[in-house]
Amino acid sequence: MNAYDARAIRNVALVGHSGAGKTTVTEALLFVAGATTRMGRIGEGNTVSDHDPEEIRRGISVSLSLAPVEWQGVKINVLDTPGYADFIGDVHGALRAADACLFVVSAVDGVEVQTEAVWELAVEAGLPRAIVINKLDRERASFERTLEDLVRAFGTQVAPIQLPIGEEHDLAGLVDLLSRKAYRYGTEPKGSEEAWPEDLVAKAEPYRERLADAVAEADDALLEKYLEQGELSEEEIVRGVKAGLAQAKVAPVLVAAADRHLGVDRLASFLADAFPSPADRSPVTVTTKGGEERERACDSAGPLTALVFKTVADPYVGRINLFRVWSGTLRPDSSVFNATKNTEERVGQVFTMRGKDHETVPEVAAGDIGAVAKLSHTTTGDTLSVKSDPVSLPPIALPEPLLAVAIAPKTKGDEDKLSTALARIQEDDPTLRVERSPETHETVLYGMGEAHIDTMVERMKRKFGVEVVTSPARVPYKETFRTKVQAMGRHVKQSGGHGQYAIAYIEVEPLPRGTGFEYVDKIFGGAIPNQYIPSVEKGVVKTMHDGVVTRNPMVDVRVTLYDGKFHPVDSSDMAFQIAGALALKDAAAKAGVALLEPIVKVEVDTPESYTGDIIGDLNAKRGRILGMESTGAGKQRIRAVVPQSELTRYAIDLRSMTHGRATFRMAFDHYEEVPSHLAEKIIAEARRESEG
Ligand SMILES: Nc1nc2c(ncn2[C@@H]2O[C@H](COP(=O)(O)OP(=O)(O)OP(=O)(O)O)[C@@H](O)[C@H]2O)c(=O)[nH]1
Ligand SMILES: [Mg+2]
Repeated sequence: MNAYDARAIRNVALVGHSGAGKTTVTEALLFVAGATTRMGRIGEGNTVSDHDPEEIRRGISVSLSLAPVEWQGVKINVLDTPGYADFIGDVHGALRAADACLFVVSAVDGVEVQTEAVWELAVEAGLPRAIVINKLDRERASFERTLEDLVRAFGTQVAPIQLPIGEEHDLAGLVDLLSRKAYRYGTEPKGSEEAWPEDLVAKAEPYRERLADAVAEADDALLEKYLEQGELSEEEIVRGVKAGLAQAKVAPVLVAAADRHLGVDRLASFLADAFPSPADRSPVTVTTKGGEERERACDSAGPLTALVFKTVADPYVGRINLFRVWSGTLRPDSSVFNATKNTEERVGQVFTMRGKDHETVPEVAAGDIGAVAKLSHTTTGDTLSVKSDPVSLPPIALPEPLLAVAIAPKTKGDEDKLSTALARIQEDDPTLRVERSPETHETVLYGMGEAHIDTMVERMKRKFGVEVVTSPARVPYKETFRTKVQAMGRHVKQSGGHGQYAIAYIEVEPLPRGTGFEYVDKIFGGAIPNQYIPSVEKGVVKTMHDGVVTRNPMVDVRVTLYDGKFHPVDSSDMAFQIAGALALKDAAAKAGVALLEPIVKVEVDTPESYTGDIIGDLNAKRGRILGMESTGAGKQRIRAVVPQSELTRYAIDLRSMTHGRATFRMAFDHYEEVPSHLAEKIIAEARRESEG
């Protein structure tokens, strides 16, 4: 791989809905540029980007891949991202590494949920956006319909610079509205250029006008000229498209059938000619250790500032970090300073990656993307900098994972292996979270959705040889008393040898929520000797901790020890512990145990049209709606409190209810008593479990 100046680099994130053809476009770009000798196919599992067994099995991308494409003296760092919503984490990373986005949209399916979701992210990030309408060779493909769909979703900034010649089975090539040339495609990687076909002139003219409109709208000087003279020259339109794209005011639309690499050479040329280079970006803002903000421009001689946007845990090579250099140059055999983790790192080899393949490079300079292996502490989101002047870039904002499952090793004794595997796959994917629940004693894995969790379970097995079983995460219920009651625990065994003798009388009463446990000693006249009073408490506490009826801890009770009996020889610490435990069980049998359940606060952000369904569903889930307010752009925020047990699969339910258009957050709020008909069910189930 040659070295490229920042002006000859394009960092492009391929984004859009799953199945639109991002991986196939990447494959076709590599093929037409001569980086590969034949095109891999999704169906054959041999593409450059989708090399993980988890990707091949599913036929979708689950993590981002880098694929540098050298084209006419320019290096295009293609970042192929996953379109499936569960894997959105890598899209966030790619957007931080890229200088522009190429949206891949299917000519059959049009604008889909993830197209819109990522469009919003790109707008927020201020990134330039172009679109390629792909799959134009497919049955039921329509350029017109897809374009209308795009304009409806994203406005008149969407302007075609190419039109297809033919469609579906008749797709033969494309016309370029900028150069007024036509390109026809056969089996050769590149199209053959010809004059603009006469029969297309009439069809193309309105599109050229539309393009002139969009360009003029984005540039005052051009607008003035357009209004005065009624048209723009070819050169002005070309310039206007570039400028409009760079300022994210025009979204040029290209056409392709990536599967047949049709239009892909023209796409590569457009990326090389019209996409902004890293040198065109404004300087990034960094923060010094002292909290001061500074700017760093794209200068390979400047102080090193690089962002790690992806980490891959490899069981053999170790950890691989993909990074984007914003300033300075990262050289092999050097030392860098990880400003995020506040630690120095030794850099060995520096390389670029093409899918899973590594190719060493002499250095990675400002504007470029590279990879480094075996850093000890560096993971996604970290800034690599210099020790004398450490600065950090803002971290990568990631969505909260909200689907929880309990995991355990399939084989007893694999606990250590599991915890190593968990730590490593979290490096791969920072949208995973692992928690050890102190209440249920389960290891809980939080992911973005079912596919995400399944993929990670497969990955742990493949990469770290640990098989994992998953189960729904247990809800941390708690037990308590509803009424005051007196009870007795009697542990007396005096047949032969050393006996055991302890009798304890206790009174149990409920305390307000959140109080925990209180123990009161009201023994008079030595009914129980002093040294055994803490023994009774120990027995009570142990039983409370284990739970009396459901294996969930008991809380918010006061236990008063008010009387008892002992024996000068047969009484012991152990005997009084047992008496304490029996006394609490007796109280539970007399008064009945109430169950408390965690209630969470939920906020759902949704397009207006789904508010009715969402509120209805939350009500059915025993939720209480606290309010609803508009958050602009036709969106509403619904706030509610809902029992946690009803929301264990909400990540899945909400997605299917709103076709993935709504998002939610939740956080623990408080404990409330479970309605008695449900409590009975939970208790019965716990009995079955402990018996079975
Ligand atoms: N006929 C036809 N099929 C295509 C074209 N582009 C992609 N496909 C097929 O569409 C399917 C999905 O393509 P991918 O490239 O995996 O789509 P993707 O956007 O990478 O999908 P995710 O990785 O899930 O986000 C595959 O079976 C491709 O072979 C095309 O231009 N024409
Ligand atoms: Mg893909």
